Amino acid sequence: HEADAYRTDLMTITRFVLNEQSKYPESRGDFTILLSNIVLGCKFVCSAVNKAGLAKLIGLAGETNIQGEEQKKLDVLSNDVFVKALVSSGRTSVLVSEEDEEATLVESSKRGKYCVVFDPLDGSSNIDCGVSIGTIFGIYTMSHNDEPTTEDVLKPGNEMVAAGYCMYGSSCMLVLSTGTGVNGFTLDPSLGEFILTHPDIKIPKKGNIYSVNEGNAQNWDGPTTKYVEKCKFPKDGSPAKSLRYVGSMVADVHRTLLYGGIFLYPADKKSPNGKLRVLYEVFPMSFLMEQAGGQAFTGKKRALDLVPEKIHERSPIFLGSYEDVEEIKALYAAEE
Ligand code: P6P
Repeated sequence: HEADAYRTDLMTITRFVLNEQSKYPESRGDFTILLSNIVLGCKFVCSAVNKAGLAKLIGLAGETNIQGEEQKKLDVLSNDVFVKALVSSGRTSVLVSEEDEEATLVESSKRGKYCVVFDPLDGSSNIDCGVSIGTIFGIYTMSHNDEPTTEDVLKPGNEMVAAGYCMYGSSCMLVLSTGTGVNGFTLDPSLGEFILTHPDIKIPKKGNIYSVNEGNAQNWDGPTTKYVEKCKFPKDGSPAKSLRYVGSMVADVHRTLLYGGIFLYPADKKSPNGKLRVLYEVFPMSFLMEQAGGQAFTGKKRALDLVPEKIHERSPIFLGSYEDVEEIKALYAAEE
């Protein structure tokens, strides 16, 4: 029976990645081990985020826990879990986290061939009001066996070998690409497994949603202003677009990926490089968008072609449905 087969032939994320990796005869399972540690971190954060509200409600997450220690903030806790899981995996050499000013250079006995850049809990300012938040990550490979340095992650996004995010919302969903398309896995808490629920995600070629913080409109440059104006007052008689803005990148990007449309965090007079970070927000989301048939643009170039000079560098970003991004690219080109 089809239904039974579906229920008993569980395509877990580990099995899915093992299948994918088996295409590379030279692979020794390192990536699969790395990914299983990222998955462990996501399961921990999912559980902690879901308890956070309850803990706050019944006072557990107050200033001190029973040992009288300072109760760590969820984003610090999440960062600790990811760093420890990644270092102990023995498959990484450089880690960059939104939470840490400096990169983590793994000690020689635990070094591996991957570098992971991540935001352990992006949008964490939204936890208290119950808005979806997420973990975002990107993966590079080391190109040498010498001492690792931050140079090993100051590479264009087009050299990433994998990227993904985990969204902690009404369900816990991990969206991943290893360079051959995008797949979505939903956590089944009764099994503690991420199960394939959204195979081969493709973003609609064009959408009718634009996603931007209109509160910054007075500071936008010409092309962004023109584009948003066009979304609201189309000249060609087409219907105006809907505005959807959560203010949590993972939630806004996930909706854009599934429903289509465009997500914008433009430069503005106050922040000429926009707000979002290149390594662990712009690159992973741009990687996923391209893999899903969409595109990602900085206002000047293809986002994945950016070469970061600092690990916490920011960039403006316009990403989403291919044709929607084409329109804003044309407006910036006209400005040149
Ligand atoms: P603004 C959350 O703080 C975040 O880093 C992203 O998740 C989100 O897309 C953006 O900032 C929201 O920024 O300025 O619109 O509040």
